[in-house]
Amino acid sequence: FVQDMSLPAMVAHILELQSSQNEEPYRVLIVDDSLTAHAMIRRALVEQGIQTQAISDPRLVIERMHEFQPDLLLLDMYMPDCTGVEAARIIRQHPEFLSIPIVYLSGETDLGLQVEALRLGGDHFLTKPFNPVILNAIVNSKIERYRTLRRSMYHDSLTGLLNHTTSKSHLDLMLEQCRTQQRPLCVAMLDLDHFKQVNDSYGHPIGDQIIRSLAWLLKQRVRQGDILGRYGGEEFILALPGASLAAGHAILEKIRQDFAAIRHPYGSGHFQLSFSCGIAAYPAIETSDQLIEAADQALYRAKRAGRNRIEC
Ligand code: GH3
Ligand code: MG
Ligand code: MG
Ligand code: MG
Repeated sequence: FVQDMSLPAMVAHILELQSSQNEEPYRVLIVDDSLTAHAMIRRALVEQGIQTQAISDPRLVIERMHEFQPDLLLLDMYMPDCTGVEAARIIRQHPEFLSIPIVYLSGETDLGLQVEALRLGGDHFLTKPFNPVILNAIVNSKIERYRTLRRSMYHDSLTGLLNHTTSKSHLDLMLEQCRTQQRPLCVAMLDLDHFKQVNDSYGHPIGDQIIRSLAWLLKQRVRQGDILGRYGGEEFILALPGASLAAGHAILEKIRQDFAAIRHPYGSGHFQLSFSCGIAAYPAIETSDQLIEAADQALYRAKRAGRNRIEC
């Protein structure tokens, strides 16, 4: 679905995913033709630390959603040019907004019309004048669940890194961005060495801990805007925009040395472990599939050459 987004929206989306570890303030978009309503709703939400933006023209809703990346919409029913129900239907036609919570906040008290509005894409119906405590309770609980859902859709549960599918789709987007900006992009594939032996010798739970510790180390070393994903069981992908092959090599080489030096405690002693890495870079390599393929082949060469090394 990320494919359907505009470039700035995709970048905002990526930044949001990357930073979802440190919880950002909740964002609510208010769509209402009444400026008085804007002010009242904002006052109620801002007190709870929620960020808000408000628009009066529902025809601008998609554009504003791409810019602001809200976690929830508060939608008025009756506005000139376009009703809230029409706006909700348009929003639901965009795959990236299929599950965003839409809460109607309207003076409409007719139950039949409320039910119809919910049937056509809304999640909840509140009537004006609203109770600020109830509004906050609904907004907070819906956003909390929505963010949890998104995190589990895009992230790997063991490590919290991007999952395989999300890593790949983000790499596609990032490459297009680098192409436009004429910046290099270095892609690295990492694979733990002789990992089967770790499981066999120390047990699967210790194996899991090792995977998490490498994920943690990688997380410390990436910059905002880099892609870091768990590509497979004990395999990771890194994409470093702005990094040439040489720059990427230097970054990965430091990480390789630091990881290989870690003493993993076990019983009264410890064991050490390494990973192998293959890297490839744009513009020498043109497409994201080819970048992954080339990095994979370089990784294979690193394994063949004796492991605990990086090949280009
Ligand atoms: P090589 O150096 O050639 O990569 O050897 P290897 O043993 O790491 O490679 P292989 O692909 O044969 O085995 C990978 C092992 O990783 C197999 C599987 O049991 C283990 N593994 C994959 N995912 C997980 C996981 O989530 N947790 C644990 N504990 N082990 C995993
Ligand atoms: Mg109105
Ligand atoms: Mg493997
Ligand atoms: Mg391995």
